[in-house]
Amino acid sequence: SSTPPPHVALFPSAGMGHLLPFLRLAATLNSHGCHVTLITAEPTVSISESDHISTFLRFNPKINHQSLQVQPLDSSTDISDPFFKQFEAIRRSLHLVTPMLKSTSPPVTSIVTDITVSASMAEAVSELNIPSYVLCTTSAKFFSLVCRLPVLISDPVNFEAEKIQIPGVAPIAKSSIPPPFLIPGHFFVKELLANATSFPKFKGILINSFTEFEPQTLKALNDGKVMHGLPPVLPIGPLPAVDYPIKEVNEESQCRILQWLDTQPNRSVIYLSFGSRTALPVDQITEIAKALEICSYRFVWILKLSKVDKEDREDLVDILGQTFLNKVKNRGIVIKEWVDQEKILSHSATGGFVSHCGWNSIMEAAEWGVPVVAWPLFGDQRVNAEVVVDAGLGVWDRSWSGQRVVEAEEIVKKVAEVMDGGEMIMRRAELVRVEAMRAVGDGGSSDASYVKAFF
Ligand code: BUP
Repeated sequence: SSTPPPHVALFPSAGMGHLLPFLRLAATLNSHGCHVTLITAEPTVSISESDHISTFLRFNPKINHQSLQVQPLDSSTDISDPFFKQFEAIRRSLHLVTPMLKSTSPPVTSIVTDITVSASMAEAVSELNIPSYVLCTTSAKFFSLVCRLPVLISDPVNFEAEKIQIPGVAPIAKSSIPPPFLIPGHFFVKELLANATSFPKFKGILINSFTEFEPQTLKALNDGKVMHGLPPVLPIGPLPAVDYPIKEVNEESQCRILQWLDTQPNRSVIYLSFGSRTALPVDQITEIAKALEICSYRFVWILKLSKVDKEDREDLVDILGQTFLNKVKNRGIVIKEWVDQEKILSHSATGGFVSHCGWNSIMEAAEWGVPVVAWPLFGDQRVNAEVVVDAGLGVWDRSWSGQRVVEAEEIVKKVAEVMDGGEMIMRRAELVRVEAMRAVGDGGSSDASYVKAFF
């Protein structure tokens, strides 16, 4: 008799950067014949998240949904970041997961949890006695830093050197380490430490990366060099986009961008986006506008003005000025709304990507072979930028940071390296694309990880 298909429960925590890879994994597992239960924490932090969840479920009716009601933290908490607040609120509600999963039919055979709550989840579901996995939504290199954190923090001398050494992993510049890592007792670091310490309790770590993109780091992780007792790290990236009409996408704007791209020459457009969580300061926005004005490149610029959701009412003209908008109107598009980024990156007119190096964006650039001008700002982004450069997917001026305003001339110069960089930069990005395609193709390195984990 044939064995029944696996039933995988998935639990993303908070933020689009975490939710999207989980939705992609859910759809992929479903297409591999698995039953899937998606558990989402509600209320979500942003409208983007609730919109994506409801539309995704509507277009994937075979995926089962359970909501985990979280109790928002009271105002006495000293955590200010809305996403960190949610992680904490989720942790306090995770005891509800086991009773929820006990009542699902067919019985759940494994669970995949977000890295931000892995320690509490390991504890919460231990009595179910089913294999559990962590889905890592950052680079293998940043993941190795997290794994190493308990060792690094135990001796502060480790953080004094200009380069942080992790066995088997290319050194990480001290300037790439998120500043909170250097502050003893920081809330975020305490959580990360607890989560890192929990990794050995899992059957494996699924990671949205691929062997050919981070060969050395993935090998070091799997050779046991980075963390004692670490389970297999299974690359499953780049996770494929899920195609569904996102309510939040302004159809008119999206059509305008795609139709415009259709009329532009191959690889002639630079796409600029800083992700869903970063609003740049106004003086930096002004310099970017100046750069786009003086350079001759065609462009699509996603301009985000607030941290959670795009509820900002400010008009583009108030920020950029009518003169700028008039000057560039035939050469570029500036947009505030959520766009379907993969449709832009996969378009043949797109030739470069100025990116904050959120890991999903990097995997999407790899998947479509679009060379990157790295402009990381915080969190894992600088370490991710190191990976981009090492993998040959792009360029990075390390002096760019959130700490200073990068001037228009510098921006033009770096963008030109990608847009006028000639064959070399295009060929390397194309090679990355081919390797990514092979990894997820039948029998490829990422495809094989699914079999190892779930079948
Ligand atoms: Br903005 C924007 N459309 O308009 P990252 C983002 N995205 O499809 P982040 C859109 O959101 P964290 C938009 O393709 C990517 O899949 C984009 O994730 C998509 O950065 C995702 O790149 C953004 O990882 O999250 O949002 O800063 O910091 O959690 O990595």
